[in-house]
Amino acid sequence: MDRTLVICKPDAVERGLVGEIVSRLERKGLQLAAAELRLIDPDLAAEHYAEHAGKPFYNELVAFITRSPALLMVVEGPADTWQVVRGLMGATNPAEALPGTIRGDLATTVTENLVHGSDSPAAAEREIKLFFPELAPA
Ligand code: 3AN
Repeated sequence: MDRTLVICKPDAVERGLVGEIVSRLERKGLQLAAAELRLIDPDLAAEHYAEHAGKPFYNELVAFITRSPALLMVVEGPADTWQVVRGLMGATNPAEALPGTIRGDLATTVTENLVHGSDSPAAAEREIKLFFPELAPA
């Protein structure tokens, strides 16, 4: 099985949309391999978003992702799971995300855009290690 990391961000938990999001992943045919509701601390957020350090939206992004608990998940499917999840999520900017996608249907702002999904096989491996260091490689 092929695995990726998915986060239901604090806005998803606060708005009560975790069930909706997990349901969409499951209806597609993906399965949960691990899940934990956890407050992401600033150090972990900084590691996760290292590629965005120094960008104008960076401080807002870290403040947002650390403000209340997020649902961290390892999601698995037969192949290209990161890509399947990204398709379900829709574009980063909810204004561009197509109807039928999670962001297209449920989000309006680029910071509070409900979900994160790894954006490559290498990112999936790195992020699963970062958030679930206890999991052996799939
Ligand atoms: P995605 O979440 O679709 O993988 P990334 O990795 O490019 O998108 O960005 C990570 C997060 O950073 C986004 N989910 C969004 O919350 C925030 N972000 C990205 N670009 C911008 C931007 N131009 N303005 C504000 N926030 C942004």
